This record gives sequence, structure tokens and C-alpha cells, in this order.
Amino acid sequence: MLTQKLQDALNEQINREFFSEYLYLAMSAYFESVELEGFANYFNVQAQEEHFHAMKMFNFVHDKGGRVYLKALPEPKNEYQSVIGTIEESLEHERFITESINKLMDIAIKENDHSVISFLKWYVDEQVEEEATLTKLVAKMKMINGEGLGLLTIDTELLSRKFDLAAEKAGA
Ligand code: OFO
Repeated sequence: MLTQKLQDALNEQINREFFSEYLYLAMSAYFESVELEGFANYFNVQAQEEHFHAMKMFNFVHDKGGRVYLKALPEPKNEYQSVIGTIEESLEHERFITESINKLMDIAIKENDHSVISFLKWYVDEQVEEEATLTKLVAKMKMINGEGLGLLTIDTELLSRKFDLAAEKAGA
């Protein structure tokens, strides 16, 4: 069983993970609109990962005998001014998500629920990876000034990113 407080906090986080999916789809659509297929693919794959994060938590709440309540999603930002600015905003968003996972973990510790603590460790580690990947991408973008041949080279590199459900589950 989950305490009411933990169930509410997990439901909030499920909403944030689905919002992340929505936000990254909006970023993917922006990149499609400026013909940067690799960046569009990168954020499309990221959106699929976020869906996985949300569903992993959705299923966990049920496994714990809890109740999932889905809430409305805010409208994501659809217009972006630059490639580098968009990546920076995604990094900012991941920092916010890291903070919210940390707060959720604080609640699990306070409620002394070891199964939730153990479950959330996966998200804590995942956030390290999420922030590191985007930090490196921002650094690369700064090296090339966010434009020209460098931009097209990175765009081509990002085309190869794929969502691998089996690998995600294996890491689960
Ligand atoms: Fe779910 O990690 Fe990004 O938001």
C-alpha cells in the first residue's frame, strides 16, 4: 500500500513525465519545421523515453495497490528561436525534473517506504544520464556556434538515435 501523500506525489510525477513527452514532441515538431531531421529524431526518441518513464511509474503505482489519477497536461511551448536555445531549454527542463524526483525521493524517505525508495533510484540515475547527455550537446553546439556545417554534421549524427524498448526495460 502507498500512503496518500506518496500516491499523490507519484501521480504528480506521472503527469510531469507525460508533460516531458509532450514538450519533447513539440520540440521535435519545431525541428521538423526548420528541416533539421536529426534534431527532430533526437527529440522524438526522447519523447518515447519519457512515455516509458511515465508508464513505468504508472505500472508501479498499480503494483503497489495504488490508484493512478491522470491530470490535464499544460500546453507545451511550440515556438523556439534557435537550435541552441531549444537544447538549453530542454536541459533546463531536465534540471527541473531532477529536482522533482529528488523531492519525491524525500517524501518516500520520510514515509519510510523502502520499495518506493528502491524504485525511485532508477529515476535518480536516469536523471544523471539525461542531464549529462544534454550538457554535452549544449557544449558541442557552443563549439560550432550553433550553425553552419557543424550544425549539419551534428544533425546527421542525431539521425541515428533510436528508441530501444528492450534496452530500456533491461535497465529497468
Ligand atoms: Fe523522464 O526524464 Fe526527462 O524529463
